[in-house]
Amino acid sequence: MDGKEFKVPMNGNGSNGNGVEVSHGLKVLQDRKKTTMAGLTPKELPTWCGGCGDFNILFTIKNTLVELDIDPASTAIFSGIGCGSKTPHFIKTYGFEGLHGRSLPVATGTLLANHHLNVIVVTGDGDGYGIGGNHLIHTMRRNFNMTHIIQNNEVYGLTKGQYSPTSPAGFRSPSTPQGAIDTPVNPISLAITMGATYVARGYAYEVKHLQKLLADGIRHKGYALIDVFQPCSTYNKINTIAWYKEHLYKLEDSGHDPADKMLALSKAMGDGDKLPIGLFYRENRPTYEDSMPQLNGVPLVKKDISDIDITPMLQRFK
Ligand SMILES: Cc1ncc(C[n+]2csc(CCOP(=O)(O)OP(=O)(O)O)c2C)c(N)n1
Ligand code: SF4
Ligand SMILES: [Mg+2]
Repeated sequence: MDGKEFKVPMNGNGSNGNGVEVSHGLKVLQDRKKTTMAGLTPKELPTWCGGCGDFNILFTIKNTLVELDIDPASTAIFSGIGCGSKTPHFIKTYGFEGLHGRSLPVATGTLLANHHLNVIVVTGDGDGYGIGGNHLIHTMRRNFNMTHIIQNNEVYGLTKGQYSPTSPAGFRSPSTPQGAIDTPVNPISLAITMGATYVARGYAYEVKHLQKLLADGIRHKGYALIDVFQPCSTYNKINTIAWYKEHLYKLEDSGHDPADKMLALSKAMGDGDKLPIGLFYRENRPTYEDSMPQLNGVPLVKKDISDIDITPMLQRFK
């Protein structure tokens, strides 16, 4: 397990309050079956287009949960609206498909109510970097203990192919018939400068590589962004599988040091027409929850509130 921590923290007596023992931050199996691919897979099947990268991302998320033996009953997956945001329907954990761009506030509220959950957020690039961009930067700087996977197909898939915040300049779409004229968001440099403590990028057709990034991101204590290049076979005819084959390289093959923030930033800016995938940056910093004494121990949702009387407070609003 590389000595890294799962997101589920320990309390004083070594139990996470869900009947699952934890030791040094690692979950230990107790009173439940091992997590399996079959156990995570519902009977509903995705209706994505053939060749859509979302299939591989879904498969890799499930494989990662199996690899880490993460308890589905202690896991909640949040999404917004988009093709890829249907992902929680296809994994048998707790799930919540929210409004477009609003998955992070819902995930944050749930995390604060029960900080012993594994919180995973899965959104599209439009959802995460566009309409949800404001939530994104504040989630990053606060360093909540969650894993955020962004299916970056550089287009709005669900609404039939409009350009997105990560579409390249010149991208022709129904909303940019003359070609996009604005500068795209650079998710990696944004995350590094906004205080994300684990910043990585994977590719939907490099599943082993992606699985390592997801596993390390889930084990990382703090906010982890994993941007995933995801071919949209229907609406993005530029960033195709053949295009990625020509343009991607792995950071680890170039001797990158993820502890070096300035180097990570320079890698994030790209290398001519080559784009790196891999772990750009990682640091250890206290999470938002670490700084809340109320969350030290039993999650809020399990606290005994039977002797709390809110009548006096309610009187003030009469
Ligand atoms: C507030 C709001 N604005 C716009 C929409 C319409 N809408 C739904 S999904 C979407 C874009 C989805 O793109 P992305 O997040 O990149 O996901 P993808 O479909 O590409 O996976 C838009 C604009 C909406 N549902 N709600
Ligand atoms: S429109 Fe694109 S993103 Fe949506 S399901 Fe089809 S290939 Fe996937
Ligand atoms: Mg998209």
